[in-house]
Amino acid sequence: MDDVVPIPEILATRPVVGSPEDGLSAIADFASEFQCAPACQSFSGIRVFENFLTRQEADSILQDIEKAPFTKAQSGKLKQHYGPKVNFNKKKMNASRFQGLPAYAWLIEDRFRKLAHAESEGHAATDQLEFERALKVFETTDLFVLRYFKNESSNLDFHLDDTFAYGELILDLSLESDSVLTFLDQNQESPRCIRIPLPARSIVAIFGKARFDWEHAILEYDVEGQRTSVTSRTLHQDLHESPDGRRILDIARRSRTLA
Ligand SMILES: O=C(O)CCC(=O)C(=O)O
Repeated sequence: MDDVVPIPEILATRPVVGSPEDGLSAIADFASEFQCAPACQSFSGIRVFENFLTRQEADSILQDIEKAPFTKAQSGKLKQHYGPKVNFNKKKMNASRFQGLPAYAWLIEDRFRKLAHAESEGHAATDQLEFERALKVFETTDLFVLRYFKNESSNLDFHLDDTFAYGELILDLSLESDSVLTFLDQNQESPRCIRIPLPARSIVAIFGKARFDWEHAILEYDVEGQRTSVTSRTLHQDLHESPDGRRILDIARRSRTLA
């Protein structure tokens, strides 16, 4: 993660979109049925697929997740990580402890690719080409499981995902409970926000402008009960031919053949 961005005043409490308090449309809702935020046409780079998994599939992934140990993460969360360790400041990766990805990583990737291809038939979104380009080079090499608890006030600070280690497309699966992924652009005179609904068992793909120009966060008031997210990332293309990169791809691919 790059530098943490403070929460702006307009998001201090859960916003009611469309109300006068939302600061003259500074906050817009994402409409998953149109894959855009109608009130903010300049925002792009998001695909949301609701009901991405059946209840049974989600339960089965959760059971697999339970079999591995969690460690404490920042802001009241727990985490599991599969992938090379990345030193974001030194731009260095260390794959010495990477033993491959869990089988459900491939279920997520393969299902996503299938759905995205089916959905792309006749898709007129302006960011469609960008999406297809990013998806073409996506291959899971890194997986983060985060667990949030309402009673721990768990949250995830505004951030941009690292652009040295990871490629463009990021997939983020929501399990157990509904949430909202909030995007923030502070490069304008006044901040603008987009609220992406993430129902349980949905997946969101982040690419293009949403990936590179807008920070995103899970705000404390958007966590209900217990929520687990599974974030899949891909090694940056520029690293594929480096010795570390080859090793990481090799370990990830080998774990796919064993899944
Ligand atoms: O927990 C989530 O759904 C968001 C995860 C995320 O944004 C990240 O790991 O960068």
